[in-house]
Amino acid sequence: MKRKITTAISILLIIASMFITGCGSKAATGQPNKSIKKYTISTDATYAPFEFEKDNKYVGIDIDLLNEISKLEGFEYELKPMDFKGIIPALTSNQIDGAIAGITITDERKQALDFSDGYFESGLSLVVSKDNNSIKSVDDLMGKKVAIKKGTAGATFAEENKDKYKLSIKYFDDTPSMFQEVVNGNADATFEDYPVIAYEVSVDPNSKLKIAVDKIYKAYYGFTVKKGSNKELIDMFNDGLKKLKDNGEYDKIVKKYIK
Ligand code: ASN
Repeated sequence: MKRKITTAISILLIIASMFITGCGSKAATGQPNKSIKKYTISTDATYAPFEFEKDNKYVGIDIDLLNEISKLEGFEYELKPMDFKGIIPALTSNQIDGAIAGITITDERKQALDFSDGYFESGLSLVVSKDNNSIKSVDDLMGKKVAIKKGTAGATFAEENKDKYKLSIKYFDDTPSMFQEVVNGNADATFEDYPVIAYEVSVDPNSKLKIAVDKIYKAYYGFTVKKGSNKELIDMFNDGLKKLKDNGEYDKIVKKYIK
């Protein structure tokens, strides 16, 4: 009888301890599966066809790629859309873990950031209003007003050529406001990436903008993290990207947005 009671107590204790440890690990990590890490990843707030809001949801090539890659590689993320100018400072000050925002891979940025393999061919376009027939090349910008988006590769190009072409530069926080400045006739031109302006004029047949020079230079977009941090995220992005290219999903995602 005594033995039976001891056995019963032992079993109860084992069950109780299993219950306690189970709850304990859940409460300590705040997530049911300890092995899944959650990253904070930023994106541009408005940058179609790469990221934009549709029916209160973020969609676009970058968003779909990130989503598919996270599923394939087994990580979770919280998406933090913000104006592009905030993204690189947020990375370098460790406020976010990574970013996918149609970010051009440049040697200058590589000093502070690590990039994935290039995942989309881009390049910088010179954009003018549809009825402008005098600006056909960068050389035609002498003394002109240009609208640019803060912190972008387009901004760097304008700043580097400011003196050469005596440009007057007006800065904007987002692409739609920058485009609007040219549409309104307050700026003569703007610099934006080829796939972004090509998408804009293709989805809006009444667009008042046109491409004066399609690719002043060619460049690639990369997923990025602060230099020397979150290496596993870059490795997972590259690995997942390769899988999506091999299984045809990458092409499907791009075709969903660019016809
Ligand atoms: N393409 C821009 C750059 O790399 C980023 C952006 O505007 N989202 O500077």
